[in-house]
Amino acid sequence: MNDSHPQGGSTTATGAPAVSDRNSLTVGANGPILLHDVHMVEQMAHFNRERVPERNVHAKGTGAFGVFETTEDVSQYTKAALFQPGVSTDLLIRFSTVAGELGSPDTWRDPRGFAIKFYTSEGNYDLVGNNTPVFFIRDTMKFPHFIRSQKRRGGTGLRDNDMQWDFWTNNPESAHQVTWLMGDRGLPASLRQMQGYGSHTYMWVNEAGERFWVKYHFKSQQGVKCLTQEAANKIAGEDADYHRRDLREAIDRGDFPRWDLHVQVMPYEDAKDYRFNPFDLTKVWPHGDYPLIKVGTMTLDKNPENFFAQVEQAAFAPSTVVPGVGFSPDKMLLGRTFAYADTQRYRIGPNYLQLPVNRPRVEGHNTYQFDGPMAYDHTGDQPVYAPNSYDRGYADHEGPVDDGWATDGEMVRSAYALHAEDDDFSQPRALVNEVWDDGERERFVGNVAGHILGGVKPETLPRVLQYWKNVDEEIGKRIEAAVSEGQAEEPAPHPTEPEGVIG
Ligand code: HDE
Repeated sequence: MNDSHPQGGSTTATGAPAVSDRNSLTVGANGPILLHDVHMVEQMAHFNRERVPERNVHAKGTGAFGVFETTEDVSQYTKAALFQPGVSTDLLIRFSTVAGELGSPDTWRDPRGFAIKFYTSEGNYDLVGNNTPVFFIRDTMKFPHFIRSQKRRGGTGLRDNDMQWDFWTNNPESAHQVTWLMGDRGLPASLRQMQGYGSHTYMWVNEAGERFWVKYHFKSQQGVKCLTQEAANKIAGEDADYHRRDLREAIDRGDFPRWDLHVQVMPYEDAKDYRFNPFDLTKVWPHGDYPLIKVGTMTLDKNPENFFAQVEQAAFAPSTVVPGVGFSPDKMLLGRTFAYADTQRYRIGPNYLQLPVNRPRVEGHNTYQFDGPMAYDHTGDQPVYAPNSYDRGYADHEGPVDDGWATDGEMVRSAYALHAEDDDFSQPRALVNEVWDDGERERFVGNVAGHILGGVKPETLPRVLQYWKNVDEEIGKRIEAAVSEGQAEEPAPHPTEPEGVIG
């Protein structure tokens, strides 16, 4: 049947020779197609099921494989096998933008995801971070509301700057992250030239059972480079996949990007009376208090062979930890320990961990998860329940856990209890005044004013200007002046017609 095909033909999904991938079966050359053209029907039906839902945030992204090498000795802080001196661990990383959809431009202003899956000898460890050390909110409950305000309006299907600022100004804890976002680092020049952060405070536990609070920092060996708004806009129109392409090509030509991992380590007891809440995701820990300690180096040296199988179906979850690494009382992190595995069960299916890109690479994998759609792994006729009397192992720990923390009190709904120096504006103020130079401040004022002029309603504007004056009176006034200047400009004719319209 495949005689006419020079490459030897194709098969149906069930493995038999396919008759034709070019002509459907019809009654005569011009006649109707026939339902029993099984191969054609199979092609149509599978095509209809070819996509899985895109991630509802971080939809546009790209990935690469690599290795993490622990070059230093941090065993006094963690017993995790991957962080022991000299250990090399294979990994997958996925970079992403946050608010844009699957086909959106890589160079829209947004934080970037920095999600790593370490295939460790003790099971997978997913460190699902961003390229920013902080976040917009500090309570999980606000997350769906926050994300909806950054995506599209229910009625028009359009993004709306007013909605974004309405959310941000109603939630002033966002000021640090919004300052960061509107600064240079909100537009990385490439994925290779940006830093990565675990962002949250995590726990590390050493062999002796001592606990530490840690923050992860990945420092790019390529340095940090950013784009101006104008350059990013231009690239967005010319090559929506600019960052994806850059990473792919760098790895293909052997120019492997590298990041050094450092951690900040806070002794367990310090957290109680540290001057601000060390679990508040809108804050950084000053390096003067907790300096960076080097752990090792990550190298990306292999591109995926198949984007769908290895990147689109890659499933990250902050709940995926290994012994020696734990969570913390950060209310965002604790919410995330539920959300991700749940979204993967919906997006990919309940047995998503059996896919090659997601499966753990450990000896003695012994999960009691059983059956379900597309179950592939199985344990033959071993007992499906625990405890059992037939030699199938089961876990049986009782009592305190080594990665727990002390907590008690009545159940409440409340903001975090205050520490002496908790406030929403002093860290962004320091970023603007002490970290940035004049050029960065200048571009920041332009970026914020441009964004405001892009659709903030008159009734929202005073709140937005006050938000920036709270960060810094001077910078707030400069933004106010830039907005007034923009408003005073000759209004564009309506409806606007861009240059280059013909006819
Ligand atoms: Fe995510 N986030 N997120 N997030 N996030 C997702 O999971 C969520 C948060 C981050 O390349 C989703 O697989 C909640 C902080 C990255 O596949 C979803 C909360 C940080 C990625 C989800 C947060 C992140 C995601 C969508 C507040 C930085 C992409 C699809 C409690 C530290 C991972 C998916 C990849 C993806 C939920 C907040 C980073 C819906 C509920 C903070 C890098 O489950």
